Amino acid sequence: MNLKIVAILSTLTLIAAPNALAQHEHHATPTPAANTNTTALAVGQGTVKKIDPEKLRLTLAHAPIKKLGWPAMTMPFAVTDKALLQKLKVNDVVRFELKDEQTIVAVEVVTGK
Ligand SMILES: [Cu+2]
Repeated sequence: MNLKIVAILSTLTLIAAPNALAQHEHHATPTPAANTNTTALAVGQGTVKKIDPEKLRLTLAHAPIKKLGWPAMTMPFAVTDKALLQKLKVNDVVRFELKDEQTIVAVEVVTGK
């Protein structure tokens, strides 16, 4: 590898670094939020992996979310309302709306099994 290419790769790494940090950050343990502000941060699609109505927690295997620079991954989200979980089953494919990087404010089933 010549030096010019190394220099370009180093620059790219620096540009990508803030994104990498953000991705790490959004794996922090979500806490259910009382705030019901519905201004959407982003929408995503994913498969339901685990539903926990007691903790207001929904674990999804979500597709990449370009707007947030997220790769595809399985992670838990907080939900603002228990009612959002009532219509869901494990393996349902859902579209969801995020209020922040950890909190789902809306979910709709795309396909159920
Ligand atoms: Cu994620």
